Amino acid sequence: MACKRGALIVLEGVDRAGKTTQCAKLVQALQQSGRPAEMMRFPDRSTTIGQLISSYLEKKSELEDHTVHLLFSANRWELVPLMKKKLEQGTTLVVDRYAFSGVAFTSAKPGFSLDWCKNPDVGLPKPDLVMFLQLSPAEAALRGQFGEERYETSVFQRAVQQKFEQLMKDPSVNWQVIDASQTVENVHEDITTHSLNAINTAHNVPLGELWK
Ligand code: 2DT
Repeated sequence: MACKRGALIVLEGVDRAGKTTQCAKLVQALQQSGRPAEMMRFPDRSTTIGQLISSYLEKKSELEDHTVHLLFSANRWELVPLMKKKLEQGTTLVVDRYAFSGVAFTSAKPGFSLDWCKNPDVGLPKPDLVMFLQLSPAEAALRGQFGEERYETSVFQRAVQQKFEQLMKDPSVNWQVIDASQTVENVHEDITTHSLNAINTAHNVPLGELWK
């Protein structure tokens, strides 16, 4: 019998919502229950394209806005063959940010439409589940200061949140909103429940194409 494919699970959310912590906890829980799982994150700063992006985010270099948007997308496409291989082998991928961050962040800049921003990512492997870790700006502020990287200001983050809200209206994507103001353990429990459902469903349906 052919092996059952893994699920593609994405965590999105505003700054300090706990995405990275929750991705790591989910991967650990899945592995401990005997389900092969691996974590990925975008941008993947380890590739040549990822290094250009990283230097831009650290404000060590300037890049034109359209250009950097396309680099973020290219950084996802360059990982697609590996992602598909792992999913086919039965490994569930838990991904910290994906095309939704790509669209939300660029379209929060003046002069960028949602449609233009989505285009380069059309046809990427479609996540079986996208969880949005919801946290109000006031609650995020209680978790500490913004970092030093580009985009880490409250004005820009509010614009990004609005763009995520627009993207979440799209019923072709399996969005689940998670209340990230709960304890780490309770957030983890919610995320695990949704993920196990997605993994079971993914066994019976082929991997889709995003926004197509
Ligand atoms: P972290 O490495 O701390 O998650 O920050 N971003 C991300 C984009 O502008 N476009 C994208 O396609 C992606 C994946 C979000 C990465 C920063 O880069 C932004 C925050």
